[in-house]
Amino acid sequence: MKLYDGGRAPNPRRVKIFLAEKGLTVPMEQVDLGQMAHKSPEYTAINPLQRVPALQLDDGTIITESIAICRYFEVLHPEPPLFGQGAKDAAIVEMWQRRIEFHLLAQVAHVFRNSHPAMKEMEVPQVPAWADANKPRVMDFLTLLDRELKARRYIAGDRYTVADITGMIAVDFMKPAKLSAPETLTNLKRWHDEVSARPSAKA
Ligand SMILES: N[C@@H](CCC(=O)N[C@@H](CS)C(=O)NCC(=O)O)C(=O)O
Repeated sequence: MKLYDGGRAPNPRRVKIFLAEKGLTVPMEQVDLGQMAHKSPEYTAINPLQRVPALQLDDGTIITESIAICRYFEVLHPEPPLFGQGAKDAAIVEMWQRRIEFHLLAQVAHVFRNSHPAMKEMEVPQVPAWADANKPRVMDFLTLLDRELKARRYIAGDRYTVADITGMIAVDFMKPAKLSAPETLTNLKRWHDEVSARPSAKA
């Protein structure tokens, strides 16, 4: 088994945080995004979409998409449960995980990819107006999340889940996107400080 990793890039990072929470170690191969190694013929044969992470199993199967990779490990190693337990809990975790992917992580990525000079070669064409259009959407969703976090400790309930992992990497990704959360969002800050203090966050 081998995980094709991309250093501090947000999606590979969420898989590494997930593995750390499970106490798992998986052999890794670095794919240097800065050197465009993910566009090489060798890596394109692994993932034709030229994105990281990708997990190669011993039988040669390739799994891409961070959450698909996390789910693979969740089934093999159910403890601690990071996708929820039981019908209702699992649905709530799924709901928040998807809300965060579609309404926060994607928007932060649009800002970063369409405004950062380092992304010129990867995001073609860069559309600065699309970066600008997504900035208020990020702030709107953070405000909603702050309101939700007033009522509970973690994003999907009283337990840390994959929704917190996606949430944390999305908020951390705001830094290179040159976005910052308003100081007034104190519940968001309390949650972010707490999840960032977990040893897995160093991944
Ligand atoms: N939906 C994919 C997204 C993967 C993705 O976009 N990875 C980024 C790094 S965070 C990447 O490989 N970017 C390279 C590029 O855009 O050329 C997932 O969940 O893993």
